[in-house]
Amino acid sequence: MATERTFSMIKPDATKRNLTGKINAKFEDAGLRIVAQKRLHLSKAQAGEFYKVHAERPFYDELCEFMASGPVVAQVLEGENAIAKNREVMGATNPADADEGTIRADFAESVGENSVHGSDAPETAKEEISFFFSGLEIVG
Ligand code: DAT
Ligand code: MG
Repeated sequence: MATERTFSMIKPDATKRNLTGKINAKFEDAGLRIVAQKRLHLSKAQAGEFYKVHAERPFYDELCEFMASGPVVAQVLEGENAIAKNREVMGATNPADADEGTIRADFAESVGENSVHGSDAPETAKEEISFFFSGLEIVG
């Protein structure tokens, strides 16, 4: 295992319910360090660009509308095995399938409004981090 960085985003359903601190506590309790963080309100076009890998999926339009419906918190998380560890802390995409104590089990409202995004592999982590952050904004 090596120290890794991953991209995380707290989604509008969670920022609207004032859950940023509670979600960050779960990252920190799991040993993930928040080495960059900023609050943004994405346009639908920016959300579409970020999620373009899902452009052909039936829920794409709904997903982009939702991601532009309120503020998000974009983050870089650092730690041992950070990509996999973050996915564990997040829980399954559908909160009905998420393990007890995960962010999605505790906070997500539905499969679409599921409180957090996390990169799924080293290549996507790198791309997603550079979509939102310059090197100077990441302080390990
Ligand atoms: P994850 O966010 O766990 O990586 P994903 O990459 O498969 O999941 O999908 C990206 C987002 O798209 C997901 O967080 C919520 C939305 N989504 C996925 N499947 C969906 C579905 N069946 N209906 C509505 N939204 C969905
Ligand atoms: Mg994904």
